[in-house]
Amino acid sequence: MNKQPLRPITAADRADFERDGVVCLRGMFDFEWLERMRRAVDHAMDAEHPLARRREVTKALGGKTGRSHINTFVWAWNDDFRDWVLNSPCAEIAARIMGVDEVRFFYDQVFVKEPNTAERTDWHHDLPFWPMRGNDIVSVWVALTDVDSTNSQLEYIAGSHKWGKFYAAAIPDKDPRFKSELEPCPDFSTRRDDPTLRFLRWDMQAGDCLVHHPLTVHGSDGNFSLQRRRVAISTRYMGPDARWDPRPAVMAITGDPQLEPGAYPADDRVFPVAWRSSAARA
Ligand SMILES: O=C(O)CCC(=O)C(=O)O
Repeated sequence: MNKQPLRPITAADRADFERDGVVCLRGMFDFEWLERMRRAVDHAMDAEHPLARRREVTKALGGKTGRSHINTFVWAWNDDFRDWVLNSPCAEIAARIMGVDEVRFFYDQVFVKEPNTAERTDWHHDLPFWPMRGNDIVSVWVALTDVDSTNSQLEYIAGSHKWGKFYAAAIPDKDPRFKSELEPCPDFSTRRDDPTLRFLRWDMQAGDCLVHHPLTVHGSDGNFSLQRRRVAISTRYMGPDARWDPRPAVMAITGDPQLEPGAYPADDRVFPVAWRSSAARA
């Protein structure tokens, strides 16, 4: 299994990320990783574990059933995920895109949409949902299956990370604990003709990944394919300007970090260092 990305991350990749708040990187993970993590996702979907944090809905399309499955902080109880978040190329990809010398792991999240699933992921950006602030936080969303416009491609609004907006967290089950006074994120699907908006989406092969900024607006459709699953893992990493910000109505962190508000999240148990440039050179 490759520890480093299969191809270098270039200045052009970084420039795309800076401008758009998202970049698509092709062919970063070898077959062994993909096979291993597809098996690990299948295991995690059905595993009963006291630390499992799963959310599942079955929403029919065309009279058949479809399953949307989200599983969060899997690394806390599953060794394959622990290896993935700490030893796969994800951490180096995050560091190189942010242009930083060290990254800490934040959390992992599995997103599966089985064939024929109506459940969409509403337009949102991530930061309002997290007990963090800062610019140096990225998500590395790795496609474990091929993805195109029929099976729940992720879609972004280019440059939205620079709008200065902080929309209310979008919680799929509208959990009242996350209710806030913040402006709700608009439904950008109704504004496809708006010349000020540039929508970005990519046909992806398994092993390609998207890296996005925590304020880039994104969402995805249901899976309209009748045969093809959509399986992805989104792994989040933090660089030096990330700060612990335990506001009301934010996600709880498995492991309960012991940090002062405003501190760099240097809790090695909950947010371990996943990549350092000095170690990579050694
Ligand atoms: O895979 C999806 O549909 C949503 C992913 C997402 O929102 C994320 O990785 O931040």
